[in-house]
Amino acid sequence: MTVTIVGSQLGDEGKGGVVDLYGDAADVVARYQGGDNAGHTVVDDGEKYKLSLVPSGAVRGKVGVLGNGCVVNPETLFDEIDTLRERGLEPDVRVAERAHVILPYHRALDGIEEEEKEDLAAGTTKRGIGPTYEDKAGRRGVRIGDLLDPEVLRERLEYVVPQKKALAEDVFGKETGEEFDIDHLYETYREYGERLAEENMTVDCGSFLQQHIDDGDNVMLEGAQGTSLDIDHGVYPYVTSSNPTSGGATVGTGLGPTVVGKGEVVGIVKAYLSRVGTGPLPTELGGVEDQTPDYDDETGAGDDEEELATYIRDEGGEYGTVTGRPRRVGWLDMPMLRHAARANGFTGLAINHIDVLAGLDEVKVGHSYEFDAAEQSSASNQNSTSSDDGEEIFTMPPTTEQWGRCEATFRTFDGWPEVDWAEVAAEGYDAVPENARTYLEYVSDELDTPIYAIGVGPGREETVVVE
Ligand code: 2SA
Ligand code: MG
Repeated sequence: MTVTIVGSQLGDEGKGGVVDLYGDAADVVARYQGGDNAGHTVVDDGEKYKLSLVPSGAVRGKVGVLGNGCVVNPETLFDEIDTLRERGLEPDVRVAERAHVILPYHRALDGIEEEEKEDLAAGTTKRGIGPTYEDKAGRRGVRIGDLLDPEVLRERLEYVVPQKKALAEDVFGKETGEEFDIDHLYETYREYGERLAEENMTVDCGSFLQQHIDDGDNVMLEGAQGTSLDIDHGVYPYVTSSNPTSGGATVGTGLGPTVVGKGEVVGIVKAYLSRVGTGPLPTELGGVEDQTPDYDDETGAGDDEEELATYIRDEGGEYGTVTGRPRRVGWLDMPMLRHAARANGFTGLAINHIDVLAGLDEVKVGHSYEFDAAEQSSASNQNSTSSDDGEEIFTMPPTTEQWGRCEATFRTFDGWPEVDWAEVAAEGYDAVPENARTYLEYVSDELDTPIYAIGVGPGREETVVVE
């Protein structure tokens, strides 16, 4: 059996806690996309573990697998493993030989391109994720399996590094250092390959996982980021370069869709929205100044909204795990969730952070959008597929420009009180404040998907399992 965990919004939905909950029953936890741009916090016995690459199940003695759909920075990988070992754990981590390797030039180019792109910059984590997937698609990547074979590694580097160096120097006019030096890269990455081999860490991911399934083991497929950051289904170009959606769980591991489809696909929802990085956000509250400088001018958002945004940001700890950047926050966006429910085929939902909203007088939800054609530029007007002026829209339009012209139509719910959430978690769903249940049931009804769990705090005990 498999359980696939997918973020339904923009990342940081609190997947860690749910992964942790379902991870209990899992024997193997595999990631299927992304790399060290994922920041999971796992709390175990009051101990906090911050991981950006190693699957969080590894903290709990599960086999952790980085699937072929991942991009792997070996330096981060070994740093995290070494840190866990120093803290007394024995993580069992396997890496797909078909996974691609993030090399230092990928990180360098990620930074350079973000600077160049200015307004189009996605606000990436600068971990080299995009440039690595680019090389994968361009058939000039280096795979984990290549690190095990020095001759192949050398050959690949000799082909690709001069191109990258020319890109950095001639196109972008930057000076380059050892990140673009073939000999240096060869020596360093050959050694990583030796360590991977010595510790017996590499696997043929699909067969490895299928074998476990055939033996009756439970496999959890852990998505990173979220549906609206998906390269195909997200708000392109403000997206990551992989497929966090559930289809990625099959392509990114080598398990067939029929295998994954027999299991559960759990959509993780945060009870409001947060986002690091750029792009439109129709339900945004106030704004983080440096990221949305014109916010006040565009929407007339008042001080109250700014205050509320700051309140939710602080209550929810909405500061980037990887970069520490304050996140933009907004109300729940139902069109975004309807889009996610369809694209992923959720069998159930886990809704997190309802404790963060506790104590507010009222809680709003962007129920639908109204398309503002007045703001439409003439160029994109021509072939617009979906949207007439004033039309009510229930799901995300296919272009980000159209999405940017959507104004949310809100529904207002009565707030719920601050309570002892640990107690609520212990007592179960009926102990959840009534107004919060009304809110949760609205989301479940709109998405026609049952709620499996509710997150009321960061610890794994702070989850209400809905029977
Ligand atoms: P990149 O570095 O190429 O992936 O950046 C591209 C865009 O994707 C956004 N991005 C993220 N946004 C929120 N959370 C992210 N990671 C989570 C974390 C992990 C998770 O806690 O850090 O939720 O699984 C993440 N990773 C990438 C980024 O801001 C750019 O907009
Ligand atoms: Mg996170």
